[in-house]
Amino acid sequence: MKRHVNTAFVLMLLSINSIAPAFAYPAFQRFSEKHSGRTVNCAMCHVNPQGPSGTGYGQLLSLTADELAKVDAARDAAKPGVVVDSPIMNKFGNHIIKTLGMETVNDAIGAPELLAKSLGDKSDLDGDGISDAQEFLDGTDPLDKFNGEPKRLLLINLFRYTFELLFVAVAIGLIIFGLTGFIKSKETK
Ligand SMILES: [Ca+2]
Repeated sequence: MKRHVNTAFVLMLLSINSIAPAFAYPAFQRFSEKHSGRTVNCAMCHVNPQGPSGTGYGQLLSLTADELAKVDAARDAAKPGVVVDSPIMNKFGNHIIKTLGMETVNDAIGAPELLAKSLGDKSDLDGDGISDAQEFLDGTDPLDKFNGEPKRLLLINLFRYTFELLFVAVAIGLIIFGLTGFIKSKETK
């Protein structure tokens, strides 16, 4: 399969679909940045941090015809529940489309806070204890378990590792107790 397709071919594919091409959703990026106060790039949902337009990895002009067909299939997934594998979207981006469907995604463009509300709090793709929707609101990476709002991560990990922390605290207490007794026994000799 020819890896690169020329611009005319891409434009032809786009023109075939009567729906206006909508591959990038900067409204969500802007909302996440404004809500969180953090810098958020396109990599939250896209493969390429610069977004889907261009000739780089995960960008439209680098895709094969088969990959472009997957992009179109994802864009046409109007209702929730359709498993999509758009090569310009990362795992979170494809998860959003599968969970909400493109109708809801498009509806949320004018009210981006609805994206988080619609996603709910059940999915946590990176397993760090912070839901994908909350990470969208916090402007953190929902696919990186080491990237999250610091206070949330601290509280979650304190709760998650309570037993281990107690064990360490008891062990340290016993060591201090033992050392104190040892020093006292030396002093009384
Ligand atoms: Ca998470």
